[in-house]
Amino acid sequence: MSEFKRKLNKLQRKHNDLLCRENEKLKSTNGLYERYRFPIITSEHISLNWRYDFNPETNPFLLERIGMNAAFNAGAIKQNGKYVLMVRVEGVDRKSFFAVAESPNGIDNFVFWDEPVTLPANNTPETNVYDMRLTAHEDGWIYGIYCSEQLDPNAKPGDLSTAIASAGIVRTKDLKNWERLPNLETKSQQRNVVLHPEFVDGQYALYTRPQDGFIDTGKGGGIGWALVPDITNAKLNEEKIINFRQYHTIKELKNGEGPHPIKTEKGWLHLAHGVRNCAAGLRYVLYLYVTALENPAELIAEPAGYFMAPEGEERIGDVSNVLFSNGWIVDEDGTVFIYYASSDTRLHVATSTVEKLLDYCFNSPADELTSSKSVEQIKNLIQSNKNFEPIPAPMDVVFNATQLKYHSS
Ligand code: M1P
Repeated sequence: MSEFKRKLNKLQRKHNDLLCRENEKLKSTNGLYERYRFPIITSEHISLNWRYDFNPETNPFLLERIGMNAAFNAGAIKQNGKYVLMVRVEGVDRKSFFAVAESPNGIDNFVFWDEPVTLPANNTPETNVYDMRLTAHEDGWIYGIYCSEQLDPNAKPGDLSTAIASAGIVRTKDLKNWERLPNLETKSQQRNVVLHPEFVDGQYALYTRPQDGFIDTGKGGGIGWALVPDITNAKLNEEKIINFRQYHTIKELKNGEGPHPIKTEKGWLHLAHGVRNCAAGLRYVLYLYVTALENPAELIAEPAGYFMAPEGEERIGDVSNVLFSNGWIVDEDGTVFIYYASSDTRLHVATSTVEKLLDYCFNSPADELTSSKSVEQIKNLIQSNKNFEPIPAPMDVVFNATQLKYHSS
Protein backbone atom coordinates (compact mmCIF):
# COMPACT_ATOMS: atom_id res chain seq x y z
CA MET A 1 0.00 0.00 0.00
CA SER A 2 1.37 3.44 -0.88
CA GLU A 3 2.26 5.91 1.83
CA PHE A 4 -0.48 8.18 0.49
CA LYS A 5 -3.10 5.44 0.79
CA ARG A 6 -1.94 4.58 4.31
CA LYS A 7 -2.25 8.20 5.40
CA LEU A 8 -5.66 8.53 3.80
CA ASN A 9 -6.94 5.38 5.50
CA LYS A 10 -5.75 6.65 8.86
CA LEU A 11 -7.41 10.01 8.29
CA GLN A 12 -10.68 8.32 7.32
CA ARG A 13 -10.63 5.97 10.31
CA LYS A 14 -10.02 8.85 12.71
CA HIS A 15 -12.82 10.86 11.14
CA ASN A 16 -15.19 7.92 11.24
CA ASP A 17 -14.40 7.29 14.93
CA LEU A 18 -15.25 10.92 15.68
CA LEU A 19 -18.57 10.75 13.81
CA CYS A 20 -19.56 7.50 15.50
CA ARG A 21 -18.48 8.48 19.01
CA GLU A 22 -21.30 7.95 21.50
CA ASN A 23 -22.19 10.94 23.60
CA GLU A 24 -22.74 10.69 27.32
CA LYS A 25 -25.33 12.51 29.38
CA LEU A 26 -23.72 14.28 32.33
CA LYS A 27 -25.32 14.50 35.74
CA SER A 28 -27.40 17.65 35.96
CA THR A 29 -26.04 20.26 38.34
CA ASN A 30 -29.35 22.10 38.75
CA GLY A 31 -32.04 19.55 37.91
CA LEU A 32 -33.21 21.70 35.02
CA TYR A 33 -31.19 20.34 32.09
CA GLU A 34 -28.40 17.90 31.34
CA ARG A 35 -25.30 18.76 29.43
CA TYR A 36 -23.39 16.10 27.42
CA ARG A 37 -19.73 15.12 27.63
CA PHE A 38 -18.77 15.89 24.01
CA PRO A 39 -19.63 18.72 21.66
CA ILE A 40 -21.93 17.29 18.99
CA ILE A 41 -20.32 19.07 16.05
CA THR A 42 -16.89 20.69 15.64
CA SER A 43 -14.85 21.78 12.63
CA GLU A 44 -13.31 18.29 12.72
CA HIS A 45 -16.70 16.73 11.95
CA ILE A 46 -16.83 18.40 8.54
CA SER A 47 -16.63 15.92 5.70
CA LEU A 48 -13.10 15.10 4.57
CA ASN A 49 -13.95 15.51 0.89
CA TRP A 50 -14.82 19.18 1.55
CA ARG A 51 -11.32 19.72 2.89
CA TYR A 52 -8.88 17.32 1.25
CA ASP A 53 -7.91 16.67 -2.33
CA PHE A 54 -7.80 12.87 -2.49
CA ASN A 55 -5.78 12.78 -5.71
CA PRO A 56 -2.20 11.65 -4.97
CA GLU A 57 -1.01 13.40 -8.13
CA THR A 58 -2.24 16.84 -7.12
CA ASN A 59 -1.92 16.40 -3.34
CA PRO A 60 1.10 14.15 -2.74
CA PHE A 61 1.45 15.23 0.92
CA LEU A 62 -2.24 14.77 1.61
CA LEU A 63 -2.52 18.32 2.94
CA GLU A 64 -5.79 19.85 3.94
CA ARG A 65 -6.62 22.22 1.07
CA ILE A 66 -9.63 24.05 2.49
CA GLY A 67 -9.40 24.53 6.25
CA MET A 68 -12.43 24.83 8.53
CA ASN A 69 -12.24 27.04 11.57
CA ALA A 70 -15.47 26.43 13.44
CA ALA A 71 -18.93 24.86 13.37
CA PHE A 72 -21.46 26.54 15.64
CA ASN A 73 -24.79 28.48 15.92
CA ALA A 74 -27.22 26.03 14.28
CA GLY A 75 -30.89 26.26 13.37
CA ALA A 76 -32.78 23.03 14.15
CA ILE A 77 -35.79 21.10 12.92
CA LYS A 78 -37.07 17.53 13.13
CA GLN A 79 -37.62 16.02 9.71
CA ASN A 80 -38.56 12.45 8.81
CA GLY A 81 -37.72 11.35 12.35
CA LYS A 82 -34.20 12.86 12.14
CA TYR A 83 -32.72 15.70 14.18
CA VAL A 84 -31.57 18.10 11.50
CA LEU A 85 -29.29 21.07 12.09
CA MET A 86 -28.52 24.03 9.83
CA VAL A 87 -24.98 24.59 11.04
CA ARG A 88 -23.01 27.80 10.70
CA VAL A 89 -19.67 26.59 9.37
CA GLU A 90 -16.80 29.05 9.22
CA GLY A 91 -13.79 28.41 7.02
CA VAL A 92 -10.27 29.53 7.85
CA ASP A 93 -10.97 32.33 5.35
CA ARG A 94 -13.51 33.74 7.89
CA LYS A 95 -16.46 33.16 5.56
CA SER A 96 -19.45 31.49 7.14
CA PHE A 97 -21.82 29.29 5.19
CA PHE A 98 -24.60 26.85 5.99
CA ALA A 99 -24.37 23.09 6.00
CA VAL A 100 -26.98 20.55 7.07
CA ALA A 101 -26.07 17.76 9.48
CA GLU A 102 -28.45 15.10 10.78
CA SER A 103 -28.52 12.61 13.62
CA PRO A 104 -30.82 9.69 14.43
CA ASN A 105 -31.09 10.57 18.13
CA GLY A 106 -30.25 14.29 18.49
CA ILE A 107 -27.24 13.81 20.74
CA ASP A 108 -24.54 12.11 18.66
CA ASN A 109 -23.76 10.57 15.27
CA PHE A 110 -24.29 13.85 13.42
CA VAL A 111 -23.25 13.53 9.78
CA PHE A 112 -23.18 16.33 7.22
CA TRP A 113 -25.16 16.02 4.02
CA ASP A 114 -23.15 15.67 0.81
CA GLU A 115 -22.62 19.35 0.09
CA PRO A 116 -22.96 22.69 1.86
CA VAL A 117 -26.08 24.75 1.14
CA THR A 118 -26.08 26.98 -1.94
CA LEU A 119 -28.19 30.02 -1.16
CA PRO A 120 -29.77 31.63 -4.20
CA ALA A 121 -28.89 35.34 -4.52
CA ASN A 122 -31.25 38.30 -4.59
CA ASN A 123 -30.37 41.86 -5.49
CA THR A 124 -28.81 42.73 -2.09
CA PRO A 125 -25.05 42.22 -2.04
CA GLU A 126 -23.98 39.78 0.66
CA THR A 127 -20.44 38.99 1.83
CA ASN A 128 -21.11 36.77 4.80
CA VAL A 129 -24.10 34.73 6.06
CA TYR A 130 -24.79 33.19 9.47
CA ASP A 131 -27.15 32.13 12.27
CA MET A 132 -30.13 30.75 10.37
CA ARG A 133 -33.34 30.14 12.32
CA LEU A 134 -35.60 27.50 10.79
CA THR A 135 -39.38 27.77 11.09
CA ALA A 136 -41.84 25.22 9.73
CA HIS A 137 -44.65 27.74 9.21
CA GLU A 138 -48.33 26.86 9.13
CA ASP A 139 -48.40 28.14 5.51
CA GLY A 140 -46.60 24.87 4.57
CA TRP A 141 -43.11 26.27 3.88
CA ILE A 142 -39.97 25.88 5.96
CA TYR A 143 -38.42 29.33 6.26
CA GLY A 144 -34.82 30.16 7.01
CA ILE A 145 -34.04 33.66 8.24
CA TYR A 146 -30.37 34.51 8.69
CA CYS A 147 -27.98 37.41 9.03
CA SER A 148 -26.89 38.71 5.64
CA GLU A 149 -23.87 40.94 6.00
CA GLN A 150 -22.00 43.35 3.76
CA LEU A 151 -19.47 46.17 4.11
CA ASP A 152 -21.29 49.44 4.78
CA PRO A 153 -21.25 51.26 1.41
CA ASN A 154 -21.11 54.53 3.40
CA ALA A 155 -18.05 53.49 5.41
CA LYS A 156 -15.24 56.07 5.33
CA PRO A 157 -12.48 55.33 2.81
CA GLY A 158 -10.09 52.85 4.41
CA ASP A 159 -12.67 51.63 6.93
CA LEU A 160 -13.00 47.97 6.11
CA SER A 161 -14.85 46.86 9.21
CA THR A 162 -18.06 48.87 9.40
CA ALA A 163 -20.66 46.42 8.20
CA ILE A 164 -24.42 46.30 7.70
CA ALA A 165 -26.53 43.43 8.96
CA SER A 166 -29.89 42.63 7.46
CA ALA A 167 -32.26 39.66 7.51
CA GLY A 168 -32.00 37.32 4.52
CA ILE A 169 -35.08 35.16 3.91
CA VAL A 170 -35.21 31.81 2.11
CA ARG A 171 -37.78 29.07 2.02
CA THR A 172 -37.89 25.40 1.10
CA LYS A 173 -39.95 22.24 1.40
CA ASP A 174 -37.03 19.80 1.76
CA LEU A 175 -34.01 21.80 3.02
CA LYS A 176 -32.39 21.06 -0.36
CA ASN A 177 -34.06 23.33 -2.89
CA TRP A 178 -34.26 26.93 -1.71
CA GLU A 179 -36.25 29.89 -2.92
CA ARG A 180 -34.72 33.26 -2.12
CA LEU A 181 -37.06 36.09 -1.11
CA PRO A 182 -36.14 39.77 -0.80
CA ASN A 183 -34.35 40.70 2.43
CA LEU A 184 -36.49 42.13 5.19
CA GLU A 185 -36.94 45.85 4.52
CA THR A 186 -36.35 47.81 7.69
CA LYS A 187 -35.18 51.23 8.91
CA SER A 188 -32.51 49.88 11.26
CA GLN A 189 -29.92 47.13 11.01
CA GLN A 190 -31.24 43.72 11.99
CA ARG A 191 -29.77 40.50 13.35
CA ASN A 192 -31.51 37.63 15.16
CA VAL A 193 -34.73 37.92 13.18
CA VAL A 194 -36.98 34.90 13.73
CA LEU A 195 -40.27 33.88 12.12
CA HIS A 196 -43.10 32.88 14.47
CA PRO A 197 -44.58 29.54 13.30
CA GLU A 198 -48.23 30.67 13.17
CA PHE A 199 -50.12 33.50 11.53
CA VAL A 200 -51.10 36.25 13.95
CA ASP A 201 -54.12 38.31 12.88
CA GLY A 202 -53.72 36.72 9.46
CA GLN A 203 -50.16 38.05 9.12
CA TYR A 204 -46.63 36.68 9.39
CA ALA A 205 -45.10 37.59 12.75
CA LEU A 206 -41.41 38.30 13.28
CA TYR A 207 -39.19 38.59 16.32
CA THR A 208 -36.64 41.26 15.49
CA ARG A 209 -33.63 42.96 17.05
CA PRO A 210 -33.36 46.56 15.92
CA GLN A 211 -29.85 47.98 16.19
CA ASP A 212 -28.25 51.29 15.28
CA GLY A 213 -24.87 49.86 14.33
CA PHE A 214 -23.39 46.51 13.38
CA ILE A 215 -22.30 45.64 16.93
CA ASP A 216 -24.14 48.17 19.10
CA THR A 217 -27.86 48.09 19.37
CA GLY A 218 -27.79 51.81 20.29
CA LYS A 219 -31.38 52.89 20.85
CA GLY A 220 -32.62 49.38 20.00
CA GLY A 221 -34.36 48.47 23.24
CA GLY A 222 -34.41 44.68 23.01
CA ILE A 223 -36.28 41.92 21.20
CA GLY A 224 -38.91 43.41 18.91
CA TRP A 225 -42.13 42.11 17.38
CA ALA A 226 -43.65 43.03 14.05
CA LEU A 227 -46.42 41.83 11.78
CA VAL A 228 -45.84 41.53 8.07
CA PRO A 229 -48.72 40.90 5.64
CA ASP A 230 -46.58 39.51 2.82
CA ILE A 231 -43.45 37.46 3.51
CA THR A 232 -42.47 37.53 -0.16
CA ASN A 233 -42.03 41.28 0.15
CA ALA A 234 -41.47 41.73 3.86
CA LYS A 235 -41.36 45.28 5.18
CA LEU A 236 -41.16 46.33 8.84
CA ASN A 237 -43.50 49.17 9.56
CA GLU A 238 -44.39 49.07 13.23
CA GLU A 239 -41.97 47.28 15.54
CA LYS A 240 -42.57 47.09 19.28
CA ILE A 241 -40.17 45.86 21.93
CA ILE A 242 -41.52 42.84 23.80
CA ASN A 243 -38.45 41.87 25.83
CA PHE A 244 -36.40 44.82 27.03
CA ARG A 245 -32.74 45.08 27.88
CA GLN A 246 -32.16 46.55 31.31
CA TYR A 247 -29.46 48.13 33.42
CA HIS A 248 -27.38 45.74 35.51
CA THR A 249 -28.89 42.55 34.18
CA ILE A 250 -27.53 39.76 32.00
CA LYS A 251 -28.98 41.59 28.98
CA GLU A 252 -27.84 45.12 29.71
CA LEU A 253 -25.94 45.56 26.43
CA LYS A 254 -28.11 43.57 24.06
CA ASN A 255 -30.31 40.53 23.66
CA GLY A 256 -31.72 38.52 20.81
CA GLU A 257 -34.33 35.85 20.18
CA GLY A 258 -32.92 32.32 19.81
CA PRO A 259 -35.00 29.81 17.83
CA HIS A 260 -38.74 30.36 17.35
CA PRO A 261 -40.67 29.79 20.59
CA ILE A 262 -42.20 26.43 21.52
CA LYS A 263 -46.00 26.37 21.84
CA THR A 264 -47.03 24.95 25.23
CA GLU A 265 -50.27 24.78 27.20
CA LYS A 266 -49.10 27.65 29.38
CA GLY A 267 -47.79 29.97 26.70
CA TRP A 268 -45.03 30.41 24.13
CA LEU A 269 -41.71 29.32 25.62
CA HIS A 270 -38.81 31.45 24.37
CA LEU A 271 -35.05 30.93 24.44
CA ALA A 272 -32.91 34.04 23.96
CA HIS A 273 -29.40 35.33 24.53
CA GLY A 274 -28.42 38.20 26.77
CA VAL A 275 -25.16 40.14 26.57
CA ARG A 276 -23.33 42.28 29.07
CA ASN A 277 -19.99 44.03 28.89
CA CYS A 278 -17.17 43.54 31.37
CA ALA A 279 -13.39 43.95 31.58
CA ALA A 280 -12.98 40.60 29.79
CA GLY A 281 -15.23 41.71 26.89
CA LEU A 282 -18.78 40.71 26.04
CA ARG A 283 -20.37 37.84 27.95
CA TYR A 284 -23.19 35.97 26.20
CA VAL A 285 -25.57 33.81 28.25
CA LEU A 286 -28.92 32.13 27.51
CA TYR A 287 -32.20 32.93 29.21
CA LEU A 288 -35.85 31.90 28.96
CA TYR A 289 -39.12 33.80 28.96
CA VAL A 290 -42.78 33.01 28.25
CA THR A 291 -45.40 34.99 26.31
CA ALA A 292 -49.18 34.57 26.24
CA LEU A 293 -50.68 31.89 24.02
CA GLU A 294 -53.29 34.24 22.59
CA ASN A 295 -50.82 37.11 22.26
CA PRO A 296 -47.24 36.01 21.66
CA ALA A 297 -46.12 39.63 22.14
CA GLU A 298 -47.26 39.75 25.77
CA LEU A 299 -44.63 38.77 28.32
CA ILE A 300 -46.09 36.64 31.12
CA ALA A 301 -43.06 35.09 32.85
CA GLU A 302 -39.32 35.64 32.96
CA PRO A 303 -37.05 34.28 35.66
CA ALA A 304 -34.15 36.45 36.80
CA GLY A 305 -30.76 35.98 35.26
CA TYR A 306 -29.41 33.30 33.02
CA PHE A 307 -30.60 29.81 32.30
CA MET A 308 -27.26 28.63 30.91
CA ALA A 309 -23.84 30.28 30.95
CA PRO A 310 -20.48 29.12 29.58
CA GLU A 311 -18.83 26.46 31.77
CA GLY A 312 -15.39 24.85 31.68
CA GLU A 313 -14.09 24.45 28.13
CA GLU A 314 -17.16 26.20 26.78
CA ARG A 315 -15.64 29.45 28.02
CA ILE A 316 -12.78 29.32 25.56
CA GLY A 317 -12.80 29.72 21.83
CA ASP A 318 -12.60 32.20 18.99
CA VAL A 319 -14.92 34.59 20.81
CA SER A 320 -14.58 33.49 24.41
CA ASN A 321 -17.26 33.60 27.10
CA VAL A 322 -20.14 33.11 24.69
CA LEU A 323 -23.13 30.76 24.68
CA PHE A 324 -25.45 31.27 21.74
CA SER A 325 -28.46 29.26 20.59
CA ASN A 326 -30.64 29.52 17.51
CA GLY A 327 -32.03 26.00 17.48
CA TRP A 328 -34.03 23.63 19.62
CA ILE A 329 -36.27 20.64 18.94
CA VAL A 330 -39.14 19.37 21.05
CA ASP A 331 -40.11 15.71 20.83
CA GLU A 332 -43.65 14.42 21.22
CA ASP A 333 -42.88 13.16 24.74
CA GLY A 334 -41.91 16.71 25.78
CA THR A 335 -38.12 16.22 25.66
CA VAL A 336 -36.39 19.40 24.55
CA PHE A 337 -33.05 19.27 22.71
CA ILE A 338 -31.31 22.61 23.14
CA TYR A 339 -28.59 23.12 20.55
CA TYR A 340 -26.17 25.73 21.82
CA ALA A 341 -22.75 26.83 20.66
CA SER A 342 -19.85 27.79 22.88
CA SER A 343 -17.48 30.66 22.22
CA ASP A 344 -18.26 30.79 18.48
CA THR A 345 -16.31 27.54 18.04
CA ARG A 346 -18.31 24.33 18.55
CA LEU A 347 -21.84 23.04 18.97
CA HIS A 348 -23.33 21.21 21.96
CA VAL A 349 -26.65 19.77 23.07
CA ALA A 350 -28.42 19.96 26.41
CA THR A 351 -31.70 18.17 27.16
CA SER A 352 -34.63 19.07 29.35
CA THR A 353 -38.42 18.79 29.23
CA VAL A 354 -41.14 21.30 28.46
CA GLU A 355 -42.60 20.64 31.90
CA LYS A 356 -39.38 21.47 33.75
CA LEU A 357 -38.63 24.54 31.64
CA LEU A 358 -42.13 25.91 32.30
CA ASP A 359 -41.84 25.16 36.00
CA TYR A 360 -38.56 27.09 36.03
CA CYS A 361 -40.09 30.03 34.14
CA PHE A 362 -43.23 30.37 36.24
CA ASN A 363 -41.82 29.57 39.68
CA SER A 364 -38.38 31.19 39.78
CA PRO A 365 -38.39 34.77 41.00
CA ALA A 366 -38.25 37.52 38.38
CA ASP A 367 -35.44 40.07 38.33
CA GLU A 368 -36.48 42.91 40.62
CA LEU A 369 -33.44 44.89 39.50
CA THR A 370 -31.75 45.79 42.81
CA SER A 371 -29.50 43.95 45.27
CA SER A 372 -31.87 44.64 48.16
CA LYS A 373 -34.78 43.04 46.30
CA SER A 374 -32.60 39.99 45.56
CA VAL A 375 -31.81 39.66 49.28
CA GLU A 376 -35.54 39.95 50.06
CA GLN A 377 -36.27 37.09 47.63
CA ILE A 378 -33.68 34.87 49.35
CA LYS A 379 -35.06 35.70 52.78
CA ASN A 380 -38.60 34.91 51.63
CA LEU A 381 -37.41 31.51 50.47
CA ILE A 382 -35.63 30.88 53.78
CA GLN A 383 -38.80 31.85 55.61
CA SER A 384 -41.07 29.59 53.58
CA ASN A 385 -38.59 26.71 54.02
CA LYS A 386 -39.13 26.94 57.78
CA ASN A 387 -42.49 25.23 57.25
CA PHE A 388 -40.70 22.11 56.09
CA GLU A 389 -38.73 19.54 58.05
CA PRO A 390 -35.11 19.55 56.85
CA ILE A 391 -34.19 16.38 54.99
CA PRO A 392 -31.90 14.26 57.24
CA ALA A 393 -28.34 14.29 55.93
CA PRO A 394 -26.02 11.26 56.15
CA MET A 395 -23.92 13.32 58.50
CA ASP A 396 -25.90 15.17 61.15
CA VAL A 397 -24.47 18.68 61.03
CA VAL A 398 -25.22 21.01 63.93
CA PHE A 399 -24.53 24.69 63.48
CA ASN A 400 -24.56 27.42 66.04
CA ALA A 401 -23.13 30.89 65.96
CA THR A 402 -19.80 30.03 67.53
CA GLN A 403 -19.10 26.38 66.84
CA LEU A 404 -19.63 23.68 64.29
CA LYS A 405 -20.05 20.10 65.54
CA TYR A 406 -20.23 16.98 63.45
CA HIS A 407 -21.94 13.85 64.81
CA SER A 408 -21.62 10.70 62.78
CA SER A 409 -25.05 9.13 62.38
O1 M1P B 1 -19.82 36.55 18.91
C1 M1P B 1 -20.98 36.27 19.61
C2 M1P B 1 -22.22 36.42 18.72
O2 M1P B 1 -22.23 37.74 18.22
C3 M1P B 1 -23.34 38.08 17.41
O3 M1P B 1 -24.50 38.05 18.21
P1 M1P B 1 -25.50 39.34 18.31
O4 M1P B 1 -26.20 39.38 17.02
O5 M1P B 1 -26.39 39.17 19.44
O6 M1P B 1 -24.59 40.50 18.48
C4 M1P B 1 -23.49 37.14 16.23
O7 M1P B 1 -22.44 37.39 15.33
C5 M1P B 1 -23.41 35.68 16.66
O8 M1P B 1 -23.27 34.87 15.52
C6 M1P B 1 -22.20 35.44 17.57
O9 M1P B 1 -22.26 34.12 18.08
